[in-house]
Amino acid sequence: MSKGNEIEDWQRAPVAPTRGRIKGPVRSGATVFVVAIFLIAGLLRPSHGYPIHRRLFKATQKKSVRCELCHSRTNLNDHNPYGRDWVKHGESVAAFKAIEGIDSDGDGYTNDKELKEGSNPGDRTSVPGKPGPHWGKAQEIPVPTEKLTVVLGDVDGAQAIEPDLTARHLGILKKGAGTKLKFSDKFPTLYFGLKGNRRTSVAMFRHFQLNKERFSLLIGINTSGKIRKVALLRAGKKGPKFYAPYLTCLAGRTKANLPLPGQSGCPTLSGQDAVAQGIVREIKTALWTITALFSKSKGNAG
Ligand SMILES: [Ca+2]
Repeated sequence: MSKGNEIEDWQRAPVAPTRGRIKGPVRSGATVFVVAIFLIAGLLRPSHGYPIHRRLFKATQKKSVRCELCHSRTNLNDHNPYGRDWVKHGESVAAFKAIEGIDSDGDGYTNDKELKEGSNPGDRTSVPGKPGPHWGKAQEIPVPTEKLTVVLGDVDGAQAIEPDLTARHLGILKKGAGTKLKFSDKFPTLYFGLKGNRRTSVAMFRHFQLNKERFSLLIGINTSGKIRKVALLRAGKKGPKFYAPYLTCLAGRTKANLPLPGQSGCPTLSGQDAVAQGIVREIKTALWTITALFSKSKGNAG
């Protein structure tokens, strides 16, 4: 039922000017394939440093920070002490608040004090008055190219934008997705797959928790608004492999037609229906976020 005209809207990009534009390095086909296989199979330990966390921090604390707020400078896959405390407290906006009074890196200053004074609460060599030259430098929007190539398809690079959803956007999203919105829904990060200078696909990360299990989805959408590919980067105790057949079945679907396991030819997921509902809800929210941002219509879809 989709008119398939969303790509034209992407090309016109009526989104407020973006904060960053990064062309990620292109991997060779073979590398992409290997990375894709490993990621899908869950064999590579994927980084949990999803740019949305940095984005959320910026949105709530009104302060731009580098990934190194939570991650090791030498290995961005590893959390630093501040990042570990943040994970321990639930990986949420509230968690930033909850660890304010702690001195995560043990340098004698509380996290709150360090953030106020402009040093890094996750690095004991960065202290108020001596934050270090690296910490002070601004950072563009990180583009996790290896992950994105899994769902964006054959692209030359990727470009990230971080629009704030307006009340009108949120109205369209809420009505379309038919679900309660989360605070973080207002602050999406979108990644466009670039072929030449054209945007040929778009991807979004989505995260949710269920009974203390954490799930991270990456959703790639093609030019007609159909799902290109969905990958689970984190998938609770069962792991991404368990859900792979169901996710494969979601390719080519639209926001108007997102089957649950056992529906419309999709395989069942024994005992994991609540997770499947979460997956569908997150995908729907991603698809409607894109529609809300780019659709020229007054949001009377659906
Ligand atoms: Ca410090």
